[in-house]
Amino acid sequence: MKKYKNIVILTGAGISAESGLATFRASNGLWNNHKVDDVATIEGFARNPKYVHDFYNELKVELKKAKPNAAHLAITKLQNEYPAEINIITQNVDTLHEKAKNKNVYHIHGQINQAVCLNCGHVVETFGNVGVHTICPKCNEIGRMKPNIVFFGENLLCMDKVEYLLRKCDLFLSIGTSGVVFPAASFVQTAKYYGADTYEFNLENTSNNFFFDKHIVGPAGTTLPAFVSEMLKD
Ligand code: BV8
Repeated sequence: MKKYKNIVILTGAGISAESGLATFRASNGLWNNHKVDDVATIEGFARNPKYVHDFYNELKVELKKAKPNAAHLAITKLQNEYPAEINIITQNVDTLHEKAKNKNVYHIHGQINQAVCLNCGHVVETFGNVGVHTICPKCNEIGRMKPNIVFFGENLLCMDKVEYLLRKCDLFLSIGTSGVVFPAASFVQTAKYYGADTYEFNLENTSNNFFFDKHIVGPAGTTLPAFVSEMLKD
């Protein structure tokens, strides 16, 4: 295999599937049995903040218990043993990359264990409940805290860093994402435009098919460890 210097790994819900977490689209547009419009849009939050807080407070309990799987651990091995800069751009709000001791993780859709104050922008790290009466520890406003989750219709986080990484990378791995949510679904095009080799790891070919040089089909918990062994062999 070629030697790479700057690797970008984009992950989606599929990398967490073998940790027992539901993927986003497998369940006909529902997100953990709730309508996407109600719990993953900025309009839904404005309409009924308590309902959205309850949803994410419940999801926190499930995500807090989840354990990283072989795919996350393969990334740790690659970061520890392969001589390159390796950055992870994740669409996932779970903390499985961190639990697997992955480094350089950028949560572009936010994180389940964070809340952000809509008054002053302060971000609180908490797996505890957040609600319409939560006080911001920085500006003391009551009821202005929102789950630090990027809803549909909201801009992504860490995009300056993401743009820089996509232009610089010479290998782009997409793992467990259906490639239907933008702008994350367009990252492979940017990477390809700037000359990266592009691999897709998924159970099936996705709508982004055309932009990938290689498709490695199968569960990431199996395909990624095998791929990492190949990369470390030379
Ligand atoms: C934005 C937070 C600028 C919640 C998420 C009209 C109006 C407004 C916006 C738009 C519009 N039209 C398009 C847009 C843009 C919109 C968008 O893309 N909509 C789509 C639905 C068409 N995007 C946005 O709004 C983004 N912001 O564009 O800002 C802007 C601002 C204002 C107005 C216009 C533009 C914000 C996007 C972020 C939304 N928040 N999540 C939460 O996570 O709880 S998105 C949600 O989808 C999750 O974050 C999830 O991670 C993400 C992507 O899904 P996937 O990770 O790919 O998961 P999925 O289930 O789809 O696929 C899993 C894959 O894994 C499958 O392919 C499966 O085969 C595979 N798999 C399963 N098991 C395994 C596996 N693979 C390997 N191994 C396995 N074992």
